[in-house]
Amino acid sequence: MAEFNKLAQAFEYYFQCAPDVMTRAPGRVNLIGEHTDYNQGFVFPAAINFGTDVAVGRRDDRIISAVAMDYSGATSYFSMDDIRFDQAQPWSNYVRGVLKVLSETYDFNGVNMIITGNVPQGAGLSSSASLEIAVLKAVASLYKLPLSGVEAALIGQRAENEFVGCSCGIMDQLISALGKAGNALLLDCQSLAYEYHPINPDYQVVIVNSNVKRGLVDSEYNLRREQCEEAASLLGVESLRAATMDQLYAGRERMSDPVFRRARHVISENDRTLAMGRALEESDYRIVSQLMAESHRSMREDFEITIEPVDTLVAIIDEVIGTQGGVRMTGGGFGGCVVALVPKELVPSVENAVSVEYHARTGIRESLYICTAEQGAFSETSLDENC
Ligand code: GAF
Repeated sequence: MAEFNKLAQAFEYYFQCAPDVMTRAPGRVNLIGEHTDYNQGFVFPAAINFGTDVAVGRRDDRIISAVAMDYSGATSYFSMDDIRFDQAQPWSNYVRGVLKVLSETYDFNGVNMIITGNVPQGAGLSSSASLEIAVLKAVASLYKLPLSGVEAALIGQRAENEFVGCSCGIMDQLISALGKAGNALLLDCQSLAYEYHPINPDYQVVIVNSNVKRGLVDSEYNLRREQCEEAASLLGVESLRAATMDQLYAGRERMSDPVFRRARHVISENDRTLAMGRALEESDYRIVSQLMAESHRSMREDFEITIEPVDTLVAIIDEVIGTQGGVRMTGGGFGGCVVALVPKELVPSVENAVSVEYHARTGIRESLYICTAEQGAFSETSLDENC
């Protein structure tokens, strides 16, 4: 378990024996296709080199004892037979939620668990989905449950929707479970069919965090989803996936202006996401550049989920890369990060421009991450009898 040495030592410190399983699940960056997943549309994420690590060991008393190393060893201790929401330790609700949903389908016993991670929180890079998938994958490996990646993603999404209270779609959990090194994944959120697209090695995925924190549950995320559902219902379709731009314009009178614009974003974003697949396939970065710019404009003007510092970051990067690469906000919005596909030779110029200009224009200091596309969740299982 070379990768996980430190994690194993920490587990032994807390539980006085070696872990049975250690798991890592990545966060994600979404290249394009924002707020389309819960509208049954298309998304284009990649798993990234930031993630959550979980080490677990069996216990036979139906107790879950979960230690958050990044919260000074805070411990959440609860019975599997009475899993409730914990106001005092919000991080633990992701653990509680996924185990509650998992236990509806699968039999398993108690778990000792330690958790640590390096996905920036509140940055739109899916720290919570990576925690959910790491816990699910670790417990499934521990108890040899035949849990597929798609099933884990659906359980994570249900835990968020029903236990945590965020009406998120399937994207974040699915890419954390099914990411492939060097690739982004084009996902049809209706059929859950997906295909991998290699990221051109001449381009670098650069993520810049505006360092304005976002909160999905507290933000207007759920309102956006309600507005999309309202638009679909007014158009007489099951979801916006089934609506065309012509139908939307024909039905414009029947809806408020914000609801119309939310739907216009989603319908146009689905087209852009499919077009992005074709453009990347053909390495046509002039088109990639246009699609990402148009996606950002649509999020800013129609979906109204960007904020000024994020728009500023996009403008700064765009001034450097022009049509040679693409840049847009990524994730749920209201703060967080931008993602850029940058020709490798321009990366130093982007780093320089961002570090000089962002603070000068906004008074805020950014964080910049050079990213690689990574494999989805994986586990290492000890062959020894441990506790
Ligand atoms: C968040 C949600 F969790 C995703 O399901 C998705 O809707 C995304 O925002 C916006 O594209 O990350």
